[in-house]
Amino acid sequence: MATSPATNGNGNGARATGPRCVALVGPFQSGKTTLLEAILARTGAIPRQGGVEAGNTVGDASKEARHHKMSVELTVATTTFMGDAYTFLDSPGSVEFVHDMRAVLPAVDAAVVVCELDEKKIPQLQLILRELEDRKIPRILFVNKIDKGEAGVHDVLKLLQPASRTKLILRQIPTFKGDIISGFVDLALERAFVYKEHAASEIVPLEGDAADLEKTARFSMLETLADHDDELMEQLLEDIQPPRDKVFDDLRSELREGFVCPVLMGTAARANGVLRLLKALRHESPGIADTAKRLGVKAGNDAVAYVLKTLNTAHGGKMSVVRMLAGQAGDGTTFLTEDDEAGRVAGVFKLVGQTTEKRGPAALGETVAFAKLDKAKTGDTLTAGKQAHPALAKIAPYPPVLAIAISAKERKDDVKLGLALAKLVEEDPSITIVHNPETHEVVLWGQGEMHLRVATERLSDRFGVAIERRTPSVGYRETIRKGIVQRGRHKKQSGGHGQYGDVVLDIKPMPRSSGFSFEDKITGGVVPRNYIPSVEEGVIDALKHGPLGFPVVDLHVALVDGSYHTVDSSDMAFRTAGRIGIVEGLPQCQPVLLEPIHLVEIFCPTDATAKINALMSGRRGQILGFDTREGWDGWDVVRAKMPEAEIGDLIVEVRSATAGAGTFTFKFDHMAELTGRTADQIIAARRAAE
Ligand SMILES: Nc1nc2c(ncn2[C@@H]2O[C@H](COP(=O)(O)OP(=O)(O)OP(=O)(O)O)[C@@H](O)[C@H]2O)c(=O)[nH]1
Ligand SMILES: [Mg+2]
Repeated sequence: MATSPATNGNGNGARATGPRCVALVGPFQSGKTTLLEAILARTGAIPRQGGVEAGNTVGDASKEARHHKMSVELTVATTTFMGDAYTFLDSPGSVEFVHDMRAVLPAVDAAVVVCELDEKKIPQLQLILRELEDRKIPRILFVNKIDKGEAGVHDVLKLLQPASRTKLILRQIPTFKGDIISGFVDLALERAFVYKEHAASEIVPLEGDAADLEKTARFSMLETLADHDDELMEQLLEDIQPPRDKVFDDLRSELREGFVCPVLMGTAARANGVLRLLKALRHESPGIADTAKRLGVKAGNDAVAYVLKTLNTAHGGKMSVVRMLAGQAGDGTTFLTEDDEAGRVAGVFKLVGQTTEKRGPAALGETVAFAKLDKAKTGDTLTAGKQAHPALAKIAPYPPVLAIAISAKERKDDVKLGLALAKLVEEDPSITIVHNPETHEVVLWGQGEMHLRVATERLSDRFGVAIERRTPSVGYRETIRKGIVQRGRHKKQSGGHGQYGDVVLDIKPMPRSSGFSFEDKITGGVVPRNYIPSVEEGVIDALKHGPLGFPVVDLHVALVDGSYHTVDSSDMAFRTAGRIGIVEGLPQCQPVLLEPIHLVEIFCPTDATAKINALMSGRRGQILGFDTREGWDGWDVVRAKMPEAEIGDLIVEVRSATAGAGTFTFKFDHMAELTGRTADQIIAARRAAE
């Protein structure tokens, strides 16, 4: 079966052509941004390869990324390789910025998973591979940093296979000069190469030990391929050498079908192994036809595009980075989202990191930035037709796990802060903003410490609002343990009109979560009916701030008696009387602090479960039990009830106990009485803050 190169990527037998879109993903710091740089240099998009340490890469060009020497958002870069356009989406590896990776996945033809031969990074790799497996994204593993000479290089699959549910196939084996890796053998081509720094590898004769190792490794590659190809299986059993084209056809079709995940290797920092990777993408990865089919793009004449990222550029404009999934679109095209108008395109741009270049209309398969689609959001499916296209993918961000309270450093920036926050969330929907009406706090919820730090840096660097940050308040309440009947009298005689209100309140504790109720038990009109609502208002007002400093809940107040004055009584006076009754009564009712307790579920690799249990107990958690995580080999879920105050920075410790892979969810469960030293400290802190 010879391949014919000139098809549109429909058939599995033929190489896809046309523009590609490829995500670079992988665990934290594995070398994705460096690999992008190598690819751009190798394909001539940039004159020479920069480095992350030197701070001169195309990716990570924002001030925040350079400062922290890590990717904190997506970098989009389009280049040309052997006549086809390739857009690479360099995604941050940190779990805190994972939403930028997850949101682009629907748009890509394939992902290159950049990883290291480091056992500690296997759980993170597993998380990423699961996401790709679940979304049926064809993927190639690129084992990077092989210049570090890690022991695992002799048995790459043994180390990496546990992270992948899809069978891995080794496509290359390293060759050595002394202890140092000097090149590789390509098992499909059966050719040996030596690496050249920042240049194409050079073919060398395949001989000696390398030739023997090649035979064994190639056989095991073919065996794996034969699991899905009976003809190949027969050839192997009968010791017939399969034709090279057949091997390539199988590699291509089994990658696209999701039967296998090929493993290549190299050193991004020296551009070693990069050309082979590009060739694998060119010959084996699917193209737009398969991707449109995978997503279920409806056939028709209308342009369809998926928004994979939203940017607010320095010169003030909004840009929607899209992949064209059907038709073409350019300046002036009006788009609909699934449920609204998206706007009209005013400028089409090619992106190479932060460099934008104005260009003509975008053709099928291309990844470009459209300017001024005011209402388009990341994740939207756009269509230029009259009828909206159903959403092709909706990727909800993970629930946030860490919060800070923020405010503008200067009062005059309050409005600016509001606008900046809206832009921040538009670019990064994994940030949530909550206004706490009780404390008047603006609370920024995010995915971790670094995520929130970068968010605040962006507010000042990009949007020009300096802010202050604080630990957000915990939702403490207080209640009473015993009841009392208390008089509240307000009497003032200061010339002219006086003020007179007099009430008797029967205050009683109520069971947890009954809130507050008020009852009118007046007989004989001792408090005229029209003043009673004012008494209730006064009571409610006083309950906002109990004797311990917190809102008071779970009590019943009955108005049982009182008196009035025909001239001096007023709504105001009865309101004050109601308030006085509470303020004077509650301290005698044994007030007690209530703290919110949440139900927490922690997901962690099994080898970290004991550590997590200890961590939870150490934070006043009540462990309810642990289980294996359903559908997740080698993972557990630990359940516990835990005070809100202890959840505050829990994620920081969970991550450190699980090499970054652990996570948790929480939801409010109940309010619990809190006494003793901890309670005293909370009350004292509250007093000090007032
Ligand atoms: N020895 C060696 N170091 C490398 C190689 N590639 C990258 N590095 C180094 O690894 C570190 C991380 O590289 P990046 O390219 O920023 O990795 P990344 O995967 O983009 O990181 P995040 O996006 O933050 O997850 C940097 O210090 C690089 O210089 C390589 O091939 N060999
Ligand atoms: Mg990076």
